[in-house]
Amino acid sequence: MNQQPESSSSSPAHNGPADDTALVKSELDQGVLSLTLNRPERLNSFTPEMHRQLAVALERAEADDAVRCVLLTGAGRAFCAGQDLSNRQIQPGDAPPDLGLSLEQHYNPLIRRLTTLPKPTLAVVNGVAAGAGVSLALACDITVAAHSARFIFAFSRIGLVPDSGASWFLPRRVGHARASAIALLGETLTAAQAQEWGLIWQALDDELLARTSRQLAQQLATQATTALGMTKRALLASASQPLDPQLDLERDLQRLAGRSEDYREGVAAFFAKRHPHFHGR
Ligand code: T3D
Repeated sequence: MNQQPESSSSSPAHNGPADDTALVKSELDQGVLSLTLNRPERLNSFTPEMHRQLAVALERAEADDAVRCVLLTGAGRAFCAGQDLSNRQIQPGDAPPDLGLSLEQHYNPLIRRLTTLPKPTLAVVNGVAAGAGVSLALACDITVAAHSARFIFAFSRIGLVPDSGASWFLPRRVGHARASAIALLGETLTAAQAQEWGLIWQALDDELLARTSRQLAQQLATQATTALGMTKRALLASASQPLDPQLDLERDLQRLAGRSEDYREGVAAFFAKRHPHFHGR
């Protein structure tokens, strides 16, 4: 059952640019902050300004207690086509761009911000995702996609290596054999394949995508936000450490969770045989 977060508000622009020309549209409704990448004519590919707007939106999402879940999607027919390649064409005599700097300044902070955000994130892949657009979708806690969406590991097609976490997420989700072939061949996966191989949570019928993802986001926004944030932390840590320190981490996090208002409410609701009303604290 979905309940309304107490501190929710509905606003067309969450402390951000209110107009439709914003490169990242932002809307807060009942605890769900929807962020829409908004360069549909360029398939929502990333420019430095789009990175900047997304970074600001995510910083605010972290700071604002009214935000209990972040939903990330794309405007138009694409989710995100990765880096905007318009200014990546190198003319004879030009110095090549420093792509390491681009990752350092924009993509790596974005992926770090998403994976460490102490609130749940949901990627709603409404259409094609390519290059770092795939990485972006995989960096969210839950990824759903329309059946018509495609995941294109475009890096090798243009002479690059998987970035923005793609080389980390891919083998962990689909195993080395598939990851290797996908990355080297620059493969395209359908949403159904991505689900079947464990790359994403669910492929959904196109007509159901908006409604089902909204329900998912609202469910997340009514859960015990602090515990969800710590769950993210535990899962992320598990990727890089053995069981023994992981047990210590679980102990530490559970100690904190046990002191939360939401835990008290959860147990009280259990014995009262009612649904819990969490405040995210
Ligand atoms: O550079 C760094 O900072 C390093 C970081 C790199 C990270 C990366 O993401 S590298 C990977 C970059 N992305 C790609 O290589 C994908 C490029 N796009 C495509 O391969 C195709 O557009 C798609 C397979 C995604 C979709 O194909 P399709 O046929 O559905 O659409 P389209 O016709 O190719 O694209 C529509 C328009 O969007 C088109 O413009 P036009 O011809 O109508 O004026 C196309 O040029 C534009 N577009 C699509 N992707 C990009 C783009 N424009 C700039 N940059 C793009 N990435």
